[in-house]
Amino acid sequence: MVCLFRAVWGLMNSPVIIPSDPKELIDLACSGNRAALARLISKIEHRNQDTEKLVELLYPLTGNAQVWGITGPPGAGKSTTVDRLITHLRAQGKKVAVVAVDPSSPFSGGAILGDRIRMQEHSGDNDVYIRSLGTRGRHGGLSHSTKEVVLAMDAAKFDIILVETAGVGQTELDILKLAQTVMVILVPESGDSIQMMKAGLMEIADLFVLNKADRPEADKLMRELTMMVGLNDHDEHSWMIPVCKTEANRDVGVQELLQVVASHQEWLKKSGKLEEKTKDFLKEEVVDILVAELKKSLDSILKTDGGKELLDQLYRKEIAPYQAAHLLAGRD
Ligand SMILES: Nc1nc2c(ncn2[C@@H]2O[C@H](COP(=O)(O)OP(=O)(O)OP(=O)(O)O)[C@@H](O)[C@H]2O)c(=O)[nH]1
Ligand SMILES: [Mg+2]
Repeated sequence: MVCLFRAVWGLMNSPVIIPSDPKELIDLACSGNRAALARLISKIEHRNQDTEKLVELLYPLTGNAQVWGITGPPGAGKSTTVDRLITHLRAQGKKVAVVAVDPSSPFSGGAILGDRIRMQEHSGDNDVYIRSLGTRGRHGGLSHSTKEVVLAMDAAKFDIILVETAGVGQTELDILKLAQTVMVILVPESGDSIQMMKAGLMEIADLFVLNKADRPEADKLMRELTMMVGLNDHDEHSWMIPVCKTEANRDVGVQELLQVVASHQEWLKKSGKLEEKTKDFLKEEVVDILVAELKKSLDSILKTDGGKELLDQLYRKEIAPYQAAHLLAGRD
């Protein structure tokens, strides 16, 4: 009896062998095996000769998840909001995955470690998967790796994928060129609306969230934001950017925020914008892939004797940069 119990216990706890074959790895990850999903994502993130094959196999399995982007200045309450959103979405029975992207962190440490602690209450939940990405994914671009990680999560049947990044630079904004609905979280202390427009946040926002509404000055920012979004050109077919007020740490306004996201998703589908947006993202991705490949082959041509000679000619001012480029492209 004891032996039988030991054998069953041993079987239950024996680690599943994670296959290295791309197809087997994907099958296991998509069957709900978290260790396989983690391995799959690491492979994508570290980019090796398997990456292309993995993406090729993953791509037909995707297209069911909703991808939401969450951005805003550091400390605005993005992770707190994500944490609350997870709780509400889980109550609706949705499977939720989170990608926290921190381009400034070399080891996905710092703030993301904090996020892990904050989101610990979901750690026992098999239908929540949280992953952070740092500069490790920079080969081929962090935004590119993020897109492919999202593909893996989509294929692994997560209903909602939340992508969190601090909106402080172009890289961070580029990362969000995969999200159907982008929410920009602002706080009273993040400055005036002019500054936000300068940071490019206005162009990418599908909705604004005014978090820390408990703070003084919240009403002032609310007035400014409402006025600013009202200045946008719009007709009855376009999306009017809403401004939601939240206190994420107390879960105030988060349910309402979810309703606004749901109505944006509905509008995207009804208006045909979802297809348009998706095609735009795909176009950009194909161009990115080609540009990266082209750059690689041009770099290697410039290292050959002929390439070096061309650079010498350029240096001696016998030719101009445009001529050199056309010669390289074989146009002259
Ligand atoms: N007063 C107040 N504090 C809040 C609110 N929401 C979040 N906070 C606090 O603000 C701090 C920063 O919150 P985070 O969720 O880590 O912010 P973040 O935008 O993810 O920060 P980074 O990832 O570092 O850019 C935490 O101490 C939260 O508890 C709120 O509505 N009111
Ligand atoms: Mg955060």
